[in-house]
Amino acid sequence: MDIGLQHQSNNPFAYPLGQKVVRLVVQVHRPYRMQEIRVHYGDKYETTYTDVLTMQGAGQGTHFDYFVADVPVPTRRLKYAFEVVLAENVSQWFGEMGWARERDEAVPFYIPYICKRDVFTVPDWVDQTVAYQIFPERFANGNPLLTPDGACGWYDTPTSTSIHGGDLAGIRQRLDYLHELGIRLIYLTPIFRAGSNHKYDTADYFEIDPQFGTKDDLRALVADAHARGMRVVLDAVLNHCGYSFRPFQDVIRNGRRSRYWDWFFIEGDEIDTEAVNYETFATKLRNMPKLNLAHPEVERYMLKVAEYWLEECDIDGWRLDVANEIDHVFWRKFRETIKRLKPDALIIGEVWHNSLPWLQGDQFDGVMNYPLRECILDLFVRGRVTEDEFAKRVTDWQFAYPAQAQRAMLNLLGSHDTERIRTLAGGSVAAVVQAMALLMTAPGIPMIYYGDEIGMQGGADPLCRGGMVWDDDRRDKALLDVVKRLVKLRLSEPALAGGLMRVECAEPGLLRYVREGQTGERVWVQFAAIDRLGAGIPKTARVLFAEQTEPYVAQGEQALAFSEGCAITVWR
Ligand code: ARE
Repeated sequence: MDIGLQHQSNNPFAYPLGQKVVRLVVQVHRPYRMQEIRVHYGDKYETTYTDVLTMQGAGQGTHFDYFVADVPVPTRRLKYAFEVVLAENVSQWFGEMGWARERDEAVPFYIPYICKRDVFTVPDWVDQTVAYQIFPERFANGNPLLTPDGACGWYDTPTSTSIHGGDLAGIRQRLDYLHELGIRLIYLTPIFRAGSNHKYDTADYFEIDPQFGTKDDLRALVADAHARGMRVVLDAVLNHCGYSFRPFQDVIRNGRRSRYWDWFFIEGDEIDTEAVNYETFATKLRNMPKLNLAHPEVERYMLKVAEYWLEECDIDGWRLDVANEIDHVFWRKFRETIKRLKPDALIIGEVWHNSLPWLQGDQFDGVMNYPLRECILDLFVRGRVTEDEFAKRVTDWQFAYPAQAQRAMLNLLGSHDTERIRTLAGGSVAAVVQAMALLMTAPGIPMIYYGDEIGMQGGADPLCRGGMVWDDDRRDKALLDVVKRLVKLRLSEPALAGGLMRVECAEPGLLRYVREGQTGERVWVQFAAIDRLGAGIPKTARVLFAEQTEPYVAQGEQALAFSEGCAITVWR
């Protein structure tokens, strides 16, 4: 029994894809010797297994190979065991209690009953979507009357307190630009009344910040977006509020007598805003008191907030700030509330690491996919991994969550919290193109951070939040053109929607993977160093996208994996 096989009858190894089909995933530790793995299965009340399926190899991770089978479960009740075929007529059996020599000695795994409500569903539209993230203070100034006195110049270097004058009217005026780019989902960082320029310190959850406009402005923005086939998702900052939030001010004024005292986590009998003896976002951030969402009133209040904007302005979902520091009980209620009102609303959590606990179908649809960003940067920008290491990491992440969540991942190269991709790449547009090509051809929702498509630069927060460049002569039109073509490709090829990314070749200077759509269509994506140009592309291939990035001279510490330039080809 020298095979290291991993499987459990729960996420992310076994889960229903629908009420009558279960996906099974098996990990096998390398090196190993075997011919194939078969799943023997049947209704759990049958005395024996009634059917058998051979599992398909689905890729190599860092330590394991993955095998997948989608098992039909007409009765919704399943029992199964694995037969590992070592050689002709030599098999071992693997069940819930481990290895067995004979089939009947293997204790089966069970999926007792697939209850409808337990099946993880994400909105169908996620498969045909490219998203765009906007930091409203910096995208466009559509109504100068709203711009406060003391605002700086639009293109001034942003600081942690600078006001540049962006607003909702500005976004609305630029919808045609986004539409032409192919955008179908807009994510706005916070827009409710708050003290800072980023608005993560909410003062009033039921009002739009006057710098940005009014509820009517939001309604008009959403309606105009909808008319162009675009959806709008807002940022829900529920983990903490701002200093001026009325209940917090009430606590400051009335101390323990305040009816809101228990809305917060305050140490001792008096509140001390100098010493910050209350919990906050991060460490002792006076302006961001942490909210006690387990308090029934706070819970009700925040669920009301979530409902309110769906009902009032017809938004299409929420991105959840600091999602991993709020309890699961709250998130389950949140999902129920949102999906009851708008079943195809999208719920994206902000979690930077493994997010499996939130991606079981009862909380979020997907998360901001920072791990994928790390993989992409390490390959194309930092030159820290080989193509092979990249392929293995990406494969491991693909099997870290149920397939449904993979479809709803918000994939990104950067955000308002990170350095911009082009800056990280030492200014190299070639690296940005390579990263964008990968982003647009990976499973999940690709998201462009405003301005990355025209080559904007910017270091860590606050530098990554510069005023969107609208002056024609300061925009990289060649890059914009490539990004547009990539977005178009992403939206027009069914093979790029849903499904897996299966690496076929990962060696120095060559990375090739195949994407398979839900109905069997296939598209190949290849990144090849210039001296490998043409490798692996069949003569009969119908080329859908071809781009050659400029040779790039490595600067100092920074080296690109494809430092000699890269030929990106996508074909059918
Ligand atoms: C301000 C300054 C920063 C300074 C910070 C702390 O601008 O330069 O470092 O204060 O003193 C918002 C604003 C920020 C502001 C912050 C505090 O946008 O500009 O920063 O408020 O006032 C972790 C959290 C994650 C969080 C990031 C920033 O897990 O939830 O840190 N992201 C959200 C939003 C932010 C927002 C807040 C939370 C607060 O997207 O924009 O900040 O509402 C690792 C860790 C992650 C960590 C990540 C980044 O990977 O695993 O947990 O994320 O690094 O640090």
